[in-house]
Amino acid sequence: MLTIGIDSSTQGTKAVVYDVDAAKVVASAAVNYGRDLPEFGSPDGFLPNADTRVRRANPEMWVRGLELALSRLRDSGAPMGEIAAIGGDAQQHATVCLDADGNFSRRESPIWMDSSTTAEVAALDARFGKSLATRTGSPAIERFVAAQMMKFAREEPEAYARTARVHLLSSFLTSVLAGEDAPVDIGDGAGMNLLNLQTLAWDEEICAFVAEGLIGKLPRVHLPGVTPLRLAERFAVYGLRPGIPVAPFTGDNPASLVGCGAEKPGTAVVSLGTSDTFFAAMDEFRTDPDGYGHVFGNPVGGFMSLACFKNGSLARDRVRRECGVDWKFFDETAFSLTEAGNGGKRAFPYFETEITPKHEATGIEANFDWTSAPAETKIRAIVEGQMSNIRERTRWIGDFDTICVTGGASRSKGILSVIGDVFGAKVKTLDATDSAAIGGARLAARQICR
Ligand code: XUL
Repeated sequence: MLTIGIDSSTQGTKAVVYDVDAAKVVASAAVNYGRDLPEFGSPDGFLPNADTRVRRANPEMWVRGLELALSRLRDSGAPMGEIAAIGGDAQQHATVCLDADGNFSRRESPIWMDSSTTAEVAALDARFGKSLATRTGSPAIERFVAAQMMKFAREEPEAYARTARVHLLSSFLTSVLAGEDAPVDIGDGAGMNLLNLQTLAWDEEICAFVAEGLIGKLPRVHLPGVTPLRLAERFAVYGLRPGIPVAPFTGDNPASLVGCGAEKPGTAVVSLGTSDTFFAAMDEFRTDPDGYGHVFGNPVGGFMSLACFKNGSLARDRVRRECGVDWKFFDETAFSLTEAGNGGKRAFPYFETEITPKHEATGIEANFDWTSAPAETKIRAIVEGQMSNIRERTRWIGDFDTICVTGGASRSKGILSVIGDVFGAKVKTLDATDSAAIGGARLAARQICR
């Protein structure tokens, strides 16, 4: 059986054709927003803003990305007519607001990198305190939908009033494919500070506090299982058969959990992408005592933990460019020229306002003279700094025998060896860098009763 998984990530859209029985990707196509859709003026997937806390994108770009990825897949000769089901995922927390006619009621959608809602987070904290985490799986978080909607309703009351539906990017893209209003899946829905994870329904009290009428604007909640969603007629133009099942898209992290085969407890996943994330399946609902980590739904049932580190691959790339070296040097050579522990030299990149732990965007912070140090010392210092921060902030989740590393930077032998040292665990990589798209494709396969 062949299925398609679509990954709508921060910097681009990828579509893979997945052979479910052979467990492998047989065709793929990718779109990079900066290179392929320059008309949206978003080289890194968001609109440049002088205020680095504001991170937004034009939602039309995500629709165009989806369509272009599918046409590239078709043009590459992929067997589109044989696809049995479609699934996918999107960057988490991005919202898409629609009016009653299905038009965008907010031209710019905040994405997960936005941290401009400090005042709203303080209001949520003051009202709900620790109970927000025990109800929704996370303390009040700037990028989550509750804080973002509170700000939207306050700053643009007319546009908020015109909004009939507040979608996550994942449920929005599912709606586009199905040509009808789609539900939010519990994996991504848990990243809103609005879904009560004890009842798996929208929390009426929190929604009422966030903005007037919000609960009526939220999609329904999809619990793991089969949905009646079907591919809309207009996708026949890509060679797909209208009417095949469409699995509700989930968040990129829940999708990667499934794509890595880590949907059952045991293995932890480190995903090295625009953001670095750490996640693992959990049998029981348990929250981070320090308040940085999150609990999301597991799209196949149960829960998953997640910690997100905002200064991931873009930070590594920036250090690489500042050092004037190529990726081979960054990924390998730098680590053969230096030793584990780096003689105590440590550095942390804070190019973006960091969320785990909270830290303003102040640039590199090093315990040695950064400017005069050789490139290899800087590179190991940054990678060890990032990876040991991940280890420290995720101890509450537990110890793991195996860490599955995925995402673009999982190609780096140097980074993999640092992860092995820091976690004292066996490290394996997923062959493909497509774990989220594969997760979407595997969730699609679950829609077919065989
Ligand atoms: C998770 C998070 C990011 C985004 C983009 O909470 O904000 O990992 O999903 O990858």
